Amino acid sequence: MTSTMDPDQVAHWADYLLDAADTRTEVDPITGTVPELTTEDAYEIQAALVARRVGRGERIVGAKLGLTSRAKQEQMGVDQPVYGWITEPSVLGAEDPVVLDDLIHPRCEPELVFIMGEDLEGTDITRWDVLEATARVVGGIEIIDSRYKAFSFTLTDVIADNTSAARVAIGQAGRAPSELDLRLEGCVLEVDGDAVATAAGAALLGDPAGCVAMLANHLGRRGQKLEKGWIVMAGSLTDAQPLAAGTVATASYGHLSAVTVRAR
Ligand code: OOG
Ligand code: MG
Repeated sequence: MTSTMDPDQVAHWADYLLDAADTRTEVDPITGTVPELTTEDAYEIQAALVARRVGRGERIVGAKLGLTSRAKQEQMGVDQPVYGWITEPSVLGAEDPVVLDDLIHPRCEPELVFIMGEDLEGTDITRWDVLEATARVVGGIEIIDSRYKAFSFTLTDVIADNTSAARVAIGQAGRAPSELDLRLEGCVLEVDGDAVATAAGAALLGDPAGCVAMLANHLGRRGQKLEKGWIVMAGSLTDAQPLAAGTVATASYGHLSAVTVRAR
């Protein structure tokens, strides 16, 4: 499948979403205007959007999956996984707060994060290839921030919007994948001291490494790859929780360091 969208239209919608993020203004979903928007059109807009960020000097430091757990699919009303990009300014330092003034309506979600030890390229990548190419797995929290009004969108809208990517917090140390059964890795998400959601790794379509294989194959079909040193977010294990001023969210894991984010 290829995109049939006119390049001017692709550029227009990429500018529309970048401007929404820059001005912290929620916008109507693209499908409100272009109901026939296809998945391929949406990935074209996503690519143009990320190219604009790279053009500003934002380096690509990783990639992400979204909507890989039933909890997230049900929360958002979208029943398919999506793929997007992580650029360097979105990575929070250990003590960095989540600055709410920079965002629209952020939410946090606990995620397993794969740190690639080798490039991973192809269209037949399996979970075993992923485990072999992964240096370590760490705990993380993704801060998502849809540019769409009321955090409401269709599959193609959210793909175009780089899958709501906004910030990531990555835990310390981690473990080699051979030291863990990722499907059994437990996670508790606490918000302001309350355990609001829990999951095991298998919440991610049965197998977090299988999800990363899907991402690698998606990139492979586009002549792209997961690169050595990249961070790869496997998708939220639980439903996402809103961040307000003063919110403290901690994701604790069975065998991985806990990660805390503070909203200010
Ligand atoms: C789409 C992005 C979802 C995840 O981990 O499931 C995502 C959204 O819910 O806004 O990043
Ligand atoms: Mg996520």
